[in-house]
Amino acid sequence: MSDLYEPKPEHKFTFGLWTVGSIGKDQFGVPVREPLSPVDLVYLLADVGAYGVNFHDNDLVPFDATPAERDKIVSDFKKALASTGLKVPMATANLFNHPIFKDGAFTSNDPQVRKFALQKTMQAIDLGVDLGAEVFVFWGGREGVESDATKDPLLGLKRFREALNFLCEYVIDQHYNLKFALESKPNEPRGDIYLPTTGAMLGFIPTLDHPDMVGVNPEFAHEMMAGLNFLHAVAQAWEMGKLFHIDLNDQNSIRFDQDWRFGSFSIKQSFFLVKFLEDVGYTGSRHFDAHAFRTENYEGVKDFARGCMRTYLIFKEKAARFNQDPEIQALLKEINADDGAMNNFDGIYTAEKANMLKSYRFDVKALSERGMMYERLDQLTIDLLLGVR
Ligand code: GCO
Ligand code: MN
Ligand code: MN
Repeated sequence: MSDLYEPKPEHKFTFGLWTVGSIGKDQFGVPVREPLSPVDLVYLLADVGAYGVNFHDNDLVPFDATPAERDKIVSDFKKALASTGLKVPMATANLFNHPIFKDGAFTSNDPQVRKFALQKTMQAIDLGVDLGAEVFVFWGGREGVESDATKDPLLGLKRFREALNFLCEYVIDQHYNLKFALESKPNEPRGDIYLPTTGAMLGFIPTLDHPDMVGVNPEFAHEMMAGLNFLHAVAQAWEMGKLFHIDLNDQNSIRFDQDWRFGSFSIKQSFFLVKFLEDVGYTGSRHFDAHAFRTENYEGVKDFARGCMRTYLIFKEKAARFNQDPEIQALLKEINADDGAMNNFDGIYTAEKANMLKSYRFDVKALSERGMMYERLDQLTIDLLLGVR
C-alpha cells in the first residue's frame, strides 16, 4: 500500500531550484537557511525522489557571472544531472529581481529595459534548451503597475505581445523544440499585474503571431489569490489544448502568495485537481512551485518536498477509488440520468427543432422539485478523503 505513495520518474514530479532552494527570506525577516548550491539542490531533489529540476537563469548562473564562471557552473550542474538522472523539463528567466526590472521587463516604460529583457530572455532560452528544457515559462511578475497614471494598459498588452512574437520567431529561427507557457498572477509584487488570471492569458494567446507555440502555466495559489476555482481554469486550458505546464502549491484563500506545500490546506480542491489531471491523462510535469515553512532547516525542506509528492499520490489513489466506488458511481449515474426524451432537440440547429422546442410542454413543477442528492455525493467525497470509506 505505502509503495503507492513513493514518487517515481513516471509521475513527472519537478521542483524549481528556487523552491527547495528558498532560504526563507520574507518581507519582514532575513534568511533562515544558508543557501545551497544548484549542485547540492540537485542531489537533495534526487534524494527525495523527484523526476526533474527547473530553474530561472539566475538560480543557476548569477546575474553578474563572467562567461568563465558561467561555463564552470553549467558544467558542474550537467555533471550532477548526469549522475542523478534528474531532468530539466522547464526553464525560465528571472525578469523581476534586479532593480533594472522595477517597472517591468517587456512592458517597462523604458525602451532600453524592454530590449535588455529580450536579450536576457534569449540567453535564458539558450541555457534552458542546452539543459534539455522543452517548456519555457513566462511569469511576468513585474509586468504591471501600482498606478494606472503611469502606464497605458493597451501599451502594456502591445509590448508584451511584441516581446512574445519576437521570442517565438527566435525559437523558430534556432530550430529549438520549445514551447512557451504563460503564468498569470493577479498581484504581488506589483499592485496589479497585467493578464491577471489563466482565463485572461487564454484570451490573449490567440492575439499572438504563433499561438500554437504558446500555452499556459496555471498556478494553484495565483487563481486562489483572485478568489477563483483553480480546477475550472485548468479545465478550460486543457480543453483548449493549452495546458503546457502546471504550478502546484497551496494557499489560504485571498491573501499574499503563500506557496504552501501542495494539498496542505485546500484538501477537496486539490483532490479534484489531481483527479482531473489523472482522468484526462495530462502527461506534463507536475511542478511544485512552493516553499517550505520558514521554520524549517533543510531536513524540513526535504519533508516539505516529500510531502508535496506524497499528497499528490494519495489524491491520485483516492481519485481511482472515487472512480470505482459503486455508491458514488451509482449516484453520479442517477444524477446524470437521461431517458432520451430530449434527443430530438439535440445536435445542430434546425428551424423545425426550434419550433418543436418552443411548443414542448415541460413539467416545470416536477423538474423544480427534483432533489439532486449533491449533499450525499459531497459527503461521500468527504468520507473518502477523510479515510473512513
Ligand atoms: C511567484 C511565481 C514564480 C514563478 C516562477 C517561474 O509567484 O513567485 O509563481 O514562482 O512561477 O518565477 O516562472
Ligand atoms: Mn507563485
Ligand atoms: Mn509559479
